Amino acid sequence: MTSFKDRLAADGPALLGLWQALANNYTADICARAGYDWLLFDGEHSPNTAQTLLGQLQAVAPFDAEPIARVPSGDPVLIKQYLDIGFTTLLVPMVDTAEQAAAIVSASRYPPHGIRGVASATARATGFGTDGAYLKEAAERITLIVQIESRAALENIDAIAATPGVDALFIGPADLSASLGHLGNPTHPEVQQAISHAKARIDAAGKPAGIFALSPDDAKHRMVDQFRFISIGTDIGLLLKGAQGLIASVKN
Ligand code: 3PY
Repeated sequence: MTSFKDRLAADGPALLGLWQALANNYTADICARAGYDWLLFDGEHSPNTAQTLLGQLQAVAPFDAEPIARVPSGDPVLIKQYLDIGFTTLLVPMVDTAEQAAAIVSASRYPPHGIRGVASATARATGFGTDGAYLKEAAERITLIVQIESRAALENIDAIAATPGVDALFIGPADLSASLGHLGNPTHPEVQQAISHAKARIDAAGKPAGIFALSPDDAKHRMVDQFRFISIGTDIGLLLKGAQGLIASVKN
C-alpha cells in the first residue's frame, strides 16, 4: 500500500482534505465517500478520545481518503496510542523547535531508532499480531507531519524541516496569527507574509508543505501557490452552512 508520504512526494495536483471535528463515525463515513484525498480527525480541538478516533478510523477504512489523526500534543504516550490503534499518518500541533520535532520522530520509531513501546499482539496496527511485517515496516509506513504555527516555529523552520523523519510541514494560520499578535485575523498582511516565508523555507528543504485554507477561494490560491496538501473545509462548517442555507431558502 502506498504511504501518504509517497503520495505527498509524487507529482500531481494538490491533495485536498477535509477537517473532521464532529468526532462522529457517521460523519466520517459520509465524508469519506465524497472524494477527498484525506480526512483529518482532530484530537487537539475536538471531543475525540482514542476510542472515538478508532471508530472513525474503522468507518473510513473501505475508502480511499487517507485518515490523518491530529494528536493533542507531541506527547510520546499519545503518539504511541494513536499509532497502535492503526493511524499511519499523524499531524502534530505546536512544534516550535527541531528538538521537539526529533522527539516526535523518536516517539514514532521502535528501538533502536526511537522509544516507541512494542505491542505486537495487542495493537490494531499490527493486525493484533497477524501482520508480521508491521514492526519492521512501521517507519516506512508512517507519515509524520508537524505543524508550523508560532513565531518560534518560524524562527526555527529550517532546522525543523531538516529533521530526519519529519515527512511534511503543515501551516496553521489561526494559531500563527495569534502568535504574531493578530488573533482572529489570519488574513493580516504580516500573517500572509509569514505564510509565504514559511512555504519558501519548506520548499527549500525539499519537504511537502500543507496548509489549512480559510475559504474555498483561499484554497484555490493555495493551489496556485503550489501547496502540496490543503485542508479546504470542515465537517462543522459544511453542516452549519447547509443548515443555515436550508432554513433561509424556505423562509425567504
Ligand atoms: C490553525 O489554523 O492554527 C490550525 O491548526 C488549523 O486549524
